[in-house]
Amino acid sequence: MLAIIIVVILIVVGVGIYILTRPAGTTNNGTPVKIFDGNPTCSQVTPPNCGFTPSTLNVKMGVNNTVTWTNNGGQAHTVTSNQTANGSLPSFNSNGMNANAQYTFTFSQAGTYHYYCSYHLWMQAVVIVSA
Ligand SMILES: [Cu+2]
Repeated sequence: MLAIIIVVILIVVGVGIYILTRPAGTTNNGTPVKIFDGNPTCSQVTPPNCGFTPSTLNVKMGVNNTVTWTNNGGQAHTVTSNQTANGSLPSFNSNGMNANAQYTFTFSQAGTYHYYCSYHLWMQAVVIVSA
């Protein structure tokens, strides 16, 4: 009986230590957009072998208006708003994202947000934020 109690205590302590010491989660929980490329290439072929998936994302204010981009490619990319197209809508810019890096942005205003990769200008996509 004592052995069983000791084993149970060891299990509880072990699980507790695991929970307290495990690495913090690296996954952000925004609406996901994947960045892909032809690792190692990102060529302006037709269609481009690099870009954003989905290329058009529809989200709703107060529901899923936080978006997390994940670089699933092998090259560095950026998520950069196209203010020429977006006018006075809020701007955003991830700056360089290496492979597996994530960038999260919360849209605070409804609108159609065009964005691109500043390293590969043919990588273009849109987030449509509805009120
Ligand atoms: Cu890029």
